[in-house]
Amino acid sequence: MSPCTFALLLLLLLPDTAPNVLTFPKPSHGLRRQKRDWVIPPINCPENDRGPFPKKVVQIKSNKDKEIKVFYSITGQGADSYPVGVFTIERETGWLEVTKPLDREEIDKYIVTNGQSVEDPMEIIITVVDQNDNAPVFTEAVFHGTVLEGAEPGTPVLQVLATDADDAVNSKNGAVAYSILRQRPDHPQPHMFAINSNTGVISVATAGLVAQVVPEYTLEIQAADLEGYGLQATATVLIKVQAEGMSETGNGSLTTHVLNTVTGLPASSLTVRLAQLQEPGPQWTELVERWTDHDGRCPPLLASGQAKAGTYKLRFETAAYWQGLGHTSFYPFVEVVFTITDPAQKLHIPLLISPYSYTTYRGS
Ligand SMILES: [Ca+2]
Ligand SMILES: [Ca+2]
Repeated sequence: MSPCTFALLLLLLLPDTAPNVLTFPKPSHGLRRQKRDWVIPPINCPENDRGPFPKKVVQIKSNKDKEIKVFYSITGQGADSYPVGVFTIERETGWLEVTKPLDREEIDKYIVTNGQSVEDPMEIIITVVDQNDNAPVFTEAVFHGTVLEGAEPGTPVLQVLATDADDAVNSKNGAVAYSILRQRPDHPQPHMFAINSNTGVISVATAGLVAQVVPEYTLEIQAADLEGYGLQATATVLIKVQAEGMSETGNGSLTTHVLNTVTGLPASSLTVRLAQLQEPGPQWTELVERWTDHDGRCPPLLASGQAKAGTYKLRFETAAYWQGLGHTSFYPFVEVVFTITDPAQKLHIPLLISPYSYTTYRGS
């Protein structure tokens, strides 16, 4: 038999009626045993056990106990040093016993040394097995964040954190997952923000953040252990929506320009009318009439702050324009219907025209 095999410890796992027995191997004469050869599997002991105490944990047994009388003893943390007396060993039988409920969050591992009269000392590691007896705890009752209005979905805003005293390595008892329970107010959408369940990073989920409409959102968030299915804690998140720079106040929120693609020059003196669709029923209400200047532009059709979410129509009087240049036009007019979903966002709608074609797109 090789020395290694010889040095292996035998851990017999027996049914409940006969708890664990830890048997010493016979000593190897002439071979100096290294301490690490005596590594034994950690003994598991659950926390919060209700007893009755003392409770048998494992029986230490020397192979020599049939030949001579063996006496057992333990030293170390939890035995004869602080906290003294958590574990005891029956001197003659070798039964290791626990004398009181354990708290993994206080001490998660005990290392005691078994000494007895005929063998070398041996280290015994007692691992305290976790129970989910701690709910997550947020590091703040109220978290604060700021986001720029008009922020794109995916923009991170802030990170929240909850801790859990339980074991997150060998169990899910300390594995926290985050979620958003409620958003107030719930417009323009009830899910303006999302939270990464693992990291706690809160980011923009939906476009349409407008300081003038909703200057601050309140989120009620949750952290739950067992990866989101266990004990819970809640906290509040306040997110301020910051308006864009005030220097842009003077700029219009809806502008246009018209380009003559035959000449490649701006189309001037072209009549532009803006109308809004009135709900209910398809009825257009004209809001403003403008004329393009030598640059193909006109004053803002809607000034900043004037825009409201809704459906609009820009009507370009193209036939009259071409007639003024001595052309006929296939299109008597061009109507561009569009929706404004974010009143705070500047909108520019250019029109490119020839007598037989037109192009429009959403500009910036
Ligand atoms: Ca927990
Ligand atoms: Ca615990």
